[in-house]
Amino acid sequence: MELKKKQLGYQDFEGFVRDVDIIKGELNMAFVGGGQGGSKIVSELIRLGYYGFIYNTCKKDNDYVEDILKSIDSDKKHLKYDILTLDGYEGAFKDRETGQRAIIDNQNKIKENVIEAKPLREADFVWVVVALGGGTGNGSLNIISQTISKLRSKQKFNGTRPTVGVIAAVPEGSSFHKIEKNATDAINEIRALQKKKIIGSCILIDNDKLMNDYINSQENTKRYKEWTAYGNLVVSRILAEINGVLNLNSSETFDKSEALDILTLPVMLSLGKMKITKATNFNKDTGLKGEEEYFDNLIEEALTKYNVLADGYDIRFAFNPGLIIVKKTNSKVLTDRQAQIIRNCLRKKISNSMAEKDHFGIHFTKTTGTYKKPSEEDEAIIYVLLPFLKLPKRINEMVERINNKVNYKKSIMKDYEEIDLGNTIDDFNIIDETVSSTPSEENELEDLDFSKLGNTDMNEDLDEIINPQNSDDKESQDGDDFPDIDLGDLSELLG
Ligand SMILES: Nc1nc2c(ncn2[C@@H]2O[C@H](COP(=O)(O)OP(=O)(O)OP(=O)(O)O)[C@@H](O)[C@H]2O)c(=O)[nH]1
Ligand SMILES: [Mg+2]
Repeated sequence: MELKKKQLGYQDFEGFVRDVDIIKGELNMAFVGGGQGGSKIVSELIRLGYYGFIYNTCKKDNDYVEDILKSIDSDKKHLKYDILTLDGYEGAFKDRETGQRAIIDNQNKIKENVIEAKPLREADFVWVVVALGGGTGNGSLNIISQTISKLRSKQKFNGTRPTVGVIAAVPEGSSFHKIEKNATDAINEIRALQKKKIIGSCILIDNDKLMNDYINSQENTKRYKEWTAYGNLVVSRILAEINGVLNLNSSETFDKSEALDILTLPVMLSLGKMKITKATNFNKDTGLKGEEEYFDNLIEEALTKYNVLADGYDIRFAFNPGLIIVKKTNSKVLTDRQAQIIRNCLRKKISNSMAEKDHFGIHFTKTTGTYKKPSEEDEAIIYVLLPFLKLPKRINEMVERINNKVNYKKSIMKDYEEIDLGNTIDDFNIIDETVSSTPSEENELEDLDFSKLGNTDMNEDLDEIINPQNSDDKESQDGDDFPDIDLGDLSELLG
């Protein structure tokens, strides 16, 4: 595909990123974007040359996205995408049940279009992208994830792990209860989907973080009209840059299969990026004992402070990390020996976590260099893919607060069962067993009955997640654990 330079020019990529690396990213990723937030994020990825499948209940939102894509490529010669409007609805007014009904009512149309969309089958990995605060994206997440997972049941990684993940934007902290309840329901669903091996990793976008990063930077507020425009570029940029990094020459290679070994884990995946912009004269500049201590601090920062999409992950709950260093062959800020020190520091740093192995790469910039500005000639960049078994702090607090509220209401309701309070207590949607991890004979979706994929009976697995105190597992009772995934599950998956 020939994407012209100007089409990538609006993205503020690092200097080492060449068009060809972005366009022919090592990992062939495809994206399914639902609702307004999901489709806006996916449209940025379409602009970078990835395939995107967009669906919405709101035709106006779809027209808006389509107009933008057509203004870049009027006859769809270069960009690859499909846009589907669900019939019978004009938006889902932030009501996830309505979003889910729209998906069920349109199941034939969705199945037909999904089956037609070859890139969803052929990609190495497919991301389902939604914002969790609304009705359409949120309400459809469960069924669409199951559908894509079933479609790709023959493309499992290592024969067992689904090559489907979720990218989910968590609403701002100032949101109303209903919006936070939407998000919490969806996060509970994501955990259940992971537990049932229907999806792999989930990348959480903390809208609070993106909004603050936008507001606190004059450059950003000058350059972008809205925080979402800025935020969606940040999301697409980090994914494309990491994929582009995989293409570079290397002395130690972080390859495609290592990336998939991380993306297919049933975890919350944090993406980090840290720049090192000047050479350090140890002892003199640092006031520290020496190199080792300096890099130990540096790696601590890379893992905890330089998350691109969400802050507040707890390193004790980290799992198999991936770290890629991008630098010039003869970089002054980071020699090959120092890169190895970094690797050792990384291993030490997470030695008390549950991690079982690490993936590490030293990749070299070719034509343009790592840096954008010549004054930063010796810059090196560290990219981190860090899986976590626990939600980041702010989001975890939101989920616990809302789950507790729901449980409290439920306990009250037990005493007043005869009184019908209508919709006061929302049940959680259940993942049906219809989608199993065994590949189906045909990659057809006909036997998939959407109306059975999201019924509202409480089932045990999900109850366990929502009420960890009911579980037999002592560890999950202290509330300090990731209740749905224990190491047993993980070893099984990895085995
Ligand atoms: N990161 C990001 N978040 C967004 C964007 N647009 C909306 N949101 C977030 O998404 C939530 C609303 O979800 P939408 O995606 O607009 O809702 P929808 O899926 O279209 O659902 P309905 O409009 O109810 O049918 C809000 O809480 C916002 O935080 C976006 O472009 N980027
Ligand atoms: Mg909408």
